[in-house]
Amino acid sequence: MPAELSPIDKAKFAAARRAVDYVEDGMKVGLGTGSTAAWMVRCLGEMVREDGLRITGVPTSSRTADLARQVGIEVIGLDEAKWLDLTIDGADEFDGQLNLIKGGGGALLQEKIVATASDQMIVIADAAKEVAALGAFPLPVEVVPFGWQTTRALIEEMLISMEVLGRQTTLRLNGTQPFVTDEGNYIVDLHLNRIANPRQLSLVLNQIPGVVENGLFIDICDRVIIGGADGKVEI
Ligand code: ABF
Repeated sequence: MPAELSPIDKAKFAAARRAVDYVEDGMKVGLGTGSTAAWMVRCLGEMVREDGLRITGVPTSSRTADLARQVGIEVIGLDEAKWLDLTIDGADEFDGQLNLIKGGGGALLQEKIVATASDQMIVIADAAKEVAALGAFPLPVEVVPFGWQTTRALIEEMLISMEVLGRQTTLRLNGTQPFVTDEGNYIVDLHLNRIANPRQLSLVLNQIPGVVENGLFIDICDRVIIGGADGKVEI
């Protein structure tokens, strides 16, 4: 473990370090985004450089692509890879059914496409990400810029009709400008407090014209590796 890490980084590193044990020679691996996933990319890079591990990585964001190349991982696109053996990624929240909220880093669309195209998805997280019910973390919804205010109004109407408790929505900003995803879209964050039925909400959100994808990952994650600040992990 690198020296001088904060307790939270120790936990993230521990989860990442354990997750790379699932990576085998010759695998095509989806590389997640975020600070926990970045530890995993660095660990894999070390295995490539020092142990001769041969893998190809499919990154879920331009940030991860840059990091993967820097640490020596061969990077290919999903269309070239077609299907992946394993994706390892972080999350913003996970529940007991392994449902997730993702997208706090703004990369939910590529993350969902890549994870869905994988035989297995492993989530790496610190214990603070575990919740009884999803929703305290704002749910990111990626929307096309054209007519985004109309799309947002439709989302708000839907939340009212579904009697969802928290209904505040905010456009994600980068300084004073809208945050723009790798696909050129905007993100509307939904402040819901508690999501009673994540599966239903995910389906309904994706029916709204202008919505590209939402940050609920249902039936996608196979395993969560929870890292502790003492370096121990729980799976
Ligand atoms: C990605 O990074 C996202 O889906 C999630 O929003 C975020 C988690 O970041 P971190 O690992 O920095 O907490 O996995």
